[in-house]
Amino acid sequence: MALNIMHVDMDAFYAAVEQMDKPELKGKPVIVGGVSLSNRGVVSTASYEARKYGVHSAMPIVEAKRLCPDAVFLPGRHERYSEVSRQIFEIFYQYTPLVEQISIDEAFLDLTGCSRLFGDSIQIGRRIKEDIYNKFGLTASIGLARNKFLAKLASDMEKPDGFFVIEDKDIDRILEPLDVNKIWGVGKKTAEILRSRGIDTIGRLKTLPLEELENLLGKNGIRLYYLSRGIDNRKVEVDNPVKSISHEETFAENISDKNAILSSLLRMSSKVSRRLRKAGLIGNTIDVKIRYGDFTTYTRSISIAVGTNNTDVIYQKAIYLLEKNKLLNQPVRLLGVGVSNLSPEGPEQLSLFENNQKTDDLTKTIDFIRDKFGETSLIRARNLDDFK
Ligand code: TTP
Ligand code: MG
Repeated sequence: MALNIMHVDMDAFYAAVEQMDKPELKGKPVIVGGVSLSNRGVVSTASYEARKYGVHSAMPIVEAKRLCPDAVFLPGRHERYSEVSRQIFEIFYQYTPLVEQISIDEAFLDLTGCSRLFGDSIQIGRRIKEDIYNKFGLTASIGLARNKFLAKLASDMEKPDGFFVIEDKDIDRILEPLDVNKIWGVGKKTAEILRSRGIDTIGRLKTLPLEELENLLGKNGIRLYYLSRGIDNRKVEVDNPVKSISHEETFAENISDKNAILSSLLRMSSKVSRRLRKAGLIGNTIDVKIRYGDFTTYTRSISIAVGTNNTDVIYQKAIYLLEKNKLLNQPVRLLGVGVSNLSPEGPEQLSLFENNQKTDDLTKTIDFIRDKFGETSLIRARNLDDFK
């Protein structure tokens, strides 16, 4: 029971994939960056050779060039990274179906029940690490412990190429000297509140009684009380095949013109809606994401009573979210729209509140024509400018 949860996180993932595909880059500082590496882009990730110079994710490319001018700068190849990620996840599934994907290069595995076939958790962890290395030459950092919080902490302990186990008997000894910001969910704000009371390490945090932490930080305080003692009851949640369908785009130049923004939004809503229909899904939550030139990013969502996969409903709700939250008053760098809270589409989606039958029929006809004559055979008037 004690070591059943494993956390895997690939090392310098995008950069490592680049080094795998271009062996001449091995051992060199490699920096993978945002928008076609123009100076306005940011670093997605840097190889460990480049990190020595202080380069890290989310740093402006200009700054990275200043710190490490000799690095090899590469634009991202997201499809390739997704492809490698899928193959890595296939390795996980050879050991257990209980895999929770956290990001493109990160997962939790619940190894309960694997031991009869594959040996104990430490043996399985070692084997998975070896499988990944033998197949790709990529290194993963692996953490093993009794729960998710500790396993994630463990995988970070010896990064890169780490393999770290937190046994029950060592939990207090390992946790207590760590900075409070090592606790999952402790951001800048919480850390500041704690520091202002002289609480800098997890050990110090443990001196606060539950009631005091709750008064100080509300529900989050209760969580911290337990996490600081290594207690975390979250289960490894096996993902539904699809949790959300979304589409986002970073623009080559920041867009200020509201019509142009709405035109993009409609085009993206149409793509999302079409992917939902192809998958036979509807969703009860519409999400938008917007990022400005200065990288501040906002996401907003709204729940709707009746699930939808209708372009116009998605588009209208997305506009509503942007306008209600006054998010259209600055030049936009990135825009995204998504639908989540998904369920299978019933025989008919009857709305009690809105009559979408007409637009649903229209959408079906548009899908039919596009399937037959191609994606650009029918274009919404608002999107005509995109095809000039
Ligand atoms: P991470 O696992 O956070 O980073 P990493 O794998 O590059 O390095 P390490 O785990 O060894 O510290 O993220 C995985 C990938 O996600 C990363 O290779 C690139 C991408 N990414 C971004 O595009 N922007 C970001 O700000 C971060 C943090 C990651
Ligand atoms: Mg990683």
